[in-house]
Amino acid sequence: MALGPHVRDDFPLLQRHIHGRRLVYLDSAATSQKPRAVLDALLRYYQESNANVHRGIYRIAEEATAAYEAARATVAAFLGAGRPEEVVFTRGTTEALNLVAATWGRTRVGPGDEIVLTEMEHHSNIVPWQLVAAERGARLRYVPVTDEGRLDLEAFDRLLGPRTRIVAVTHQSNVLGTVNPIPRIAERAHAAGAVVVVDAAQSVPHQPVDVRALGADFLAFSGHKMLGPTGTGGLWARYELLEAMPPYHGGGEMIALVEPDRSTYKAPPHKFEAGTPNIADSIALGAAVDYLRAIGLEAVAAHERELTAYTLERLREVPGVRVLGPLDLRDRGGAISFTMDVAHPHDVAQVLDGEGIAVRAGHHCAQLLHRRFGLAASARASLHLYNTTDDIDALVAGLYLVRRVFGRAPHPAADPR
Ligand code: 7TS
Repeated sequence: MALGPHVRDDFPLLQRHIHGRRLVYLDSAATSQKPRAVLDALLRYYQESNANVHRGIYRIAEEATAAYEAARATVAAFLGAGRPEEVVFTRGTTEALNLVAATWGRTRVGPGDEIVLTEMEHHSNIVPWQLVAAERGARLRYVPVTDEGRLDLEAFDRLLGPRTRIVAVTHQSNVLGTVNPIPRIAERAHAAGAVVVVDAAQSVPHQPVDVRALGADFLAFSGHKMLGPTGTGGLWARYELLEAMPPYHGGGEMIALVEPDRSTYKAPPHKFEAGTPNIADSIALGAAVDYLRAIGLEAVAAHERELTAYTLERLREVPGVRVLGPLDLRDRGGAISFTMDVAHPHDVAQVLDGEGIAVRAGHHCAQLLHRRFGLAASARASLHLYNTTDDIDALVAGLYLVRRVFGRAPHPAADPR
C-alpha cells in the first residue's frame, strides 16, 4: 500500500485509542480526519492574522484578506476552474446546492418545467430541488439505478426533453461508491438545453476532478471531506452563470451600493458571500488542498483503488455479507456499503465500535436509494488516503465477531428482501 501507513502519522486523531484499541476510522464519507498541517493553519491564523476580511486597511486585516483569497485561488486551481472568482465559499455541499437551487433554480424553472435527478442522490441534492419544484410548479424526474448500482443511462436519455431545465447528479455515490460518467451525462443534458449541477462531495476528495473536463455548469463540494475543517466547502460555477444569478443571502460585503429601496451588488464571488465568511476554516481548507496536492490526487486514487479491491475481496469471505454497488473497480470508489444476514446495520456498527472501529450505519441520507434496493439501512465502511489493509483486517475480524455475537441464523430485520 503506497500511502496509508506513513500518511497516518500526519493525522493526530488517528493516533487515538478507543476501548483500549487503535482507532480504525472507516467513516471518511461522512467527514475526513485532518492532517497536522490543517490544524497548524487554523492556529496560525488565529494567533497571527485574525481580522475581518475585505474591509480593514491595517496590516493584519490585509494579511487575513490575502490569505482568504489565496485559499480561494488554491481551491480554484485544484478544481481546474478558469479563475478564482468562479469559486464561492459555502459551509459545504448542502449549502452550495441550496444556493444553486434558490438562485438559478427559482429564476430559471417555471410551471411544467422538469428537473432531472437520480435515485442515488444524497438528500442534499433532492430536497432543495423539491422546494424549487413545489414553488415553481415544476416536475422532478428520477434516473433509475440498475441492480448493479449504476445509473440507467438509456433511461436518462429518454427522460431528457424540451422541458428539462436542470440535470442534478452525483459524481460519486456516498452509498454505492459508483462513479458516474459525468462527461457523457453533461453532453446529453446540454444537447437538451439543460444546465448540469454536479454533486462532487464524494469525488473531489478522492480523485482528480477537473470541472472543465467534466463539462459541468455547477459543481458543489465539501471541504471537511477533503481533509479541511468542518463548515467549509464551496460552489464552482462558470463565471457567466454566477454573474447572471441573483444573490442568495443579503447583507454586508456583498453590495456595491445600498439605497432605501434597492441595492446593487458586487461581482461574483462576493455577491454570494454576505456577512463575515468562514475565514479561518477556509484558509485551512487551502492548507488541506496543498497537502493533497503534495501527495497527488492520482496517488490518492490509486491507493484507494487498491484498498477498495482488498476490502471487496476480504468482505466476500465473510458469510452473510452482501455488498451494495458495482464490484468493478473502474467505476467505483471507496464507499463500501453492506448488509449482514445475522444483524441489523446498527448492531453491526455497535459491535464494531466495541472494537474501536468507526463505520456508519443507517440510510446515509439516501432513503430513495435504500428503498430501491429493498432496504431501510446499511452499514458502510468508507476509505481515505490514511487507511491501510490493517484497518480492513480489523473490520473483517469485527464482522466475524458480529456473527459470533448474533449467531448464525439470519436476523428477521437485517435484510428485508
Ligand atoms: N452529497 C453527497 C454525495 C454526500 O455524500 C454528502 C454528505 C453531501 C452531499 C452533503 O455534504 P455536507 O458536507 O453538506 O454535509 N454525505 C454524508 C455521508 O455519506 N455521511 O454523512 C454525510
